[in-house]
Amino acid sequence: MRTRVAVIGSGPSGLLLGQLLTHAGIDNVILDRASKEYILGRVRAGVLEEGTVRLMDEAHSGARMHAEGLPHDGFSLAFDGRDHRIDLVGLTGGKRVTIYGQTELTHDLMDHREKAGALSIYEAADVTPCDFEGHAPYVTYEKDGVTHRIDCDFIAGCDGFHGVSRRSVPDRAIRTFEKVYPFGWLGILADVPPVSHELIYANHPRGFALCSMRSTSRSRYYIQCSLDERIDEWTDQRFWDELRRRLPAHHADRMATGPSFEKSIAPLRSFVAEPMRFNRLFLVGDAAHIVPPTGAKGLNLAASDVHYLFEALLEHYQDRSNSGLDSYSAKALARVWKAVRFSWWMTTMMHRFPDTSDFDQKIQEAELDYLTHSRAAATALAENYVGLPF
Ligand code: FAS
Ligand code: PHB
Repeated sequence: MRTRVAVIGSGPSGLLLGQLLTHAGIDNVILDRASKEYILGRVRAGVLEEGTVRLMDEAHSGARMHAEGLPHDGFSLAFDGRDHRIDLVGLTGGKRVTIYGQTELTHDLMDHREKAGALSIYEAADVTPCDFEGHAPYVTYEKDGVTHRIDCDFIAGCDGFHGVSRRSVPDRAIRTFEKVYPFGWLGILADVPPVSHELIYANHPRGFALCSMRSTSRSRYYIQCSLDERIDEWTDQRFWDELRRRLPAHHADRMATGPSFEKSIAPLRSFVAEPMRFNRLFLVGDAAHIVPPTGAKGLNLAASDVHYLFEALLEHYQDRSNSGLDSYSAKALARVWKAVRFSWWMTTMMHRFPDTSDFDQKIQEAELDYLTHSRAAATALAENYVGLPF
């Protein structure tokens, strides 16, 4: 088989890139080692920046997102028993975010890809990017006991942090930067109305908590937890009790609780691989970078990578120019590092670190005090939260 762009990974990165390429008439094939059902069973991001919303529209896949997504004009920081609202619209001249689960976004992209008749190969084992340092790259994979080969012009490594693409790059050609945080997030999904109509990020002596949602009847909550926590030791009741301890009383007292139908612990890390291009192989999204979910940046960074790579591939095929491809890595990394900084800063400001000194604790309190009393500081937070320009 032959295609123009072989896309490894059918998560948001791969599907968004695939959709944009298909609508531009650029032939592409998506390969994923997992099944569609497994991919759709993953619960992840919930906040979309305006750039991501625009990209979904450009991919002709935004109808349900506009119908069911929740536009949010602000969110609150809660500490010392009180809320402090960050007015995103007022501080950024009208920008807002949209609450729409990554699962739904993935579902929409898969559905629209199927309607467009583009090829996705699921449960493809041992996917391997080959000869991407040369001029005739190809990808091999196993399916139903047969080894297949797809010849292509380019390979998009959209296969996430644990994927094969980044691992296929020789050590001499890649540099990585990493920070692992000494805690994780214990998250639940429950069909109960959210405690507030907007998100609440709470900093409490017992630890961080986040009140989010998927709709007006489905809540998404997280609490900071130690990395040695075991999910089977967390009953729903224990989770609800701990969450309420970390919120101001006026929220804790009115919180609707109920049975969770998803409960998981996610570790937190910051990670960046440089560069993001290796001749005919391009790393996209989590394959190249990971951020702690505190700033709601992971999925949105995948979207800006896709934007840069799609524009570059379009220019290559339509204008016979490689300037976009040559500048992809530098352009993507410039936005990635600013989002990595913001996510690190928000994580450092909102979580309780086990080894924190008295001095560090006072600095954190001063940061929150400055943020909630300075328009300039709140504006800096707001413009990063809604997403820096692509
Ligand atoms: P993905 O990891 O989503 O997709 C990669 C795909 O590649 C997968 O389908 C996988 O099956 C496939 N793959 C992997 N290895 C392969 C191989 N060898 N061969 C073939 N296919 C392979 N971001 C936010 O913005 N907000 C959040 O709240 C948030 N919460 C998160 C919670 C958790 C638990 C996790 C893990 C991440 C969270 N993220 C969040 C980040 C997350 O949303 C990612 O940024 C997003 O999934 C990135 O999408 P992709 O780059 O497509 O990678
Ligand atoms: C979510 O709804 O899953 C979510 C929202 C905001 C974040 C992280 C996660 O910062």
